[in-house]
Amino acid sequence: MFKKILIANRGEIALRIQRTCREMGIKTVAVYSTADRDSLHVRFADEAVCIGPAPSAKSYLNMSSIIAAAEITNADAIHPGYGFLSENAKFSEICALHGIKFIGATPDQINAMGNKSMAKETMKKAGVPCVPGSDGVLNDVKEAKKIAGKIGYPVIIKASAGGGGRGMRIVWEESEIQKAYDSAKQESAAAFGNDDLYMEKYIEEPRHIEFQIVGDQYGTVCHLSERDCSIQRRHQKLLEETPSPFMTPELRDEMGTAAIKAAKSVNYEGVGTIEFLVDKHRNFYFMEMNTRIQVEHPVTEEVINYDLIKEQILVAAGVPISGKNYFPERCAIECRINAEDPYNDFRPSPGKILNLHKPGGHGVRVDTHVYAGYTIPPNYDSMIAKLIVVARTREEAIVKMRRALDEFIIEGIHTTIPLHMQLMNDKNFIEGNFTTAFMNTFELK
Ligand code: MV4
Repeated sequence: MFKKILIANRGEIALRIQRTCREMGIKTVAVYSTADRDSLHVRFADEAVCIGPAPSAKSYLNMSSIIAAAEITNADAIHPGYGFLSENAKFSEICALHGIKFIGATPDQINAMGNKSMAKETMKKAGVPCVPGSDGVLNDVKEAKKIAGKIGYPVIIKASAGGGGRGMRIVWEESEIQKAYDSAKQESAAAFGNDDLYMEKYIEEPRHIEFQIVGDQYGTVCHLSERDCSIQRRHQKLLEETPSPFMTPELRDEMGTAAIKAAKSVNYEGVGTIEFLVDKHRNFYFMEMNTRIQVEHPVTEEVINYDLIKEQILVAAGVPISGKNYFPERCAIECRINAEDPYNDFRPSPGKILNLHKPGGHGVRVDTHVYAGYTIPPNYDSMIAKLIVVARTREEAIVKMRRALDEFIIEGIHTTIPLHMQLMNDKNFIEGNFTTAFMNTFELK
């Protein structure tokens, strides 16, 4: 087992990883930027190394500083958390070259899934359901028109190097295709330095349902059921829950089997997520694979009683998994609390937290790095806390979430708490009647 893990991240996830390391008897090394000197992840770690100034490009994305920090502290593994270097193939490779275990995917697995059209071709070959569309990348707009004519409008043009919605264009009729093709090409060239595009039939108002999977070093893969992440705004998830209110036992079996097939096709090792689009007829299609621990992993942990960070560490150390799939026996909901003003177009609201009261009690979990007197720096992601509740039924979970949101007091900055409170009282949300289009028509009162 590892003796010391360097955690190449900040905020709540750095604390979350430290907690598991402590329980496993593993020493921790924190890295921090000058903007994070007063952070809890620095104070609670066994050792801490400053890796650069506030901008992430010079600190949390600075591979040579992080490797140097691992070498001087003698860390035998690096946990990248989510975001930053968590899906960086080069960093995974550099860690290996330095004899440091990267607690995440191999460079090959990251590359195979990072290119979306390549990933899709791999999944098609493996027999995972995919949205009808182009075979690989589009050569020119003439080919795009031909394929669109065959599969029928609306279609969606996507960037191979994309993800998270960038370089995507929906095309409703042939007259729009040239413009969409040209602008998607330009946008992806500028954003990713790669202008490869591919095409799919556009699935209108789908649900976004993802499966948690775990694979070990010996080829065993299991799934830990699904999370419904349909409640999002501009590709930023706001709330996640498990089980999905749209799920049926039959669909879970089918999707879980497909998720395992997807992971096995790339010899996946570690924890990962297979994202699917699900249409109103419950047809499901592979969308993307994430080769990292995700923000929303706690809802899965709460319903199946499983520490996913511990599992990540065990698998990275070569411990085999049982191979048994897990099914939710309770209902969990996570609300992402962001330092943003939901009444002003979600404008970031960094600054000092003057007063803080965190909710607690039965079935309530708060994953956060903030405290009264803490100043939220303007340099990073605006998520400051995750409020997670677990209960026997979805109705009870919603009631508990309302109660917990009501107890949560954060003074000095704006947060998304009022938005979540309104969601918990929304008739369609309560009835489980929502898709990825839900937030388009949501009006904050
Ligand atoms: C789609 C789609 C409909 N049809 N693909 C958005 C992010 C990127 N990873 C893929 N996305 C979508 N792909 C087809 N063929 C709709 C979306 C989409 C979406 C997906 C999941 C969650 C939220 C979304 C919001 C808008 C569009």
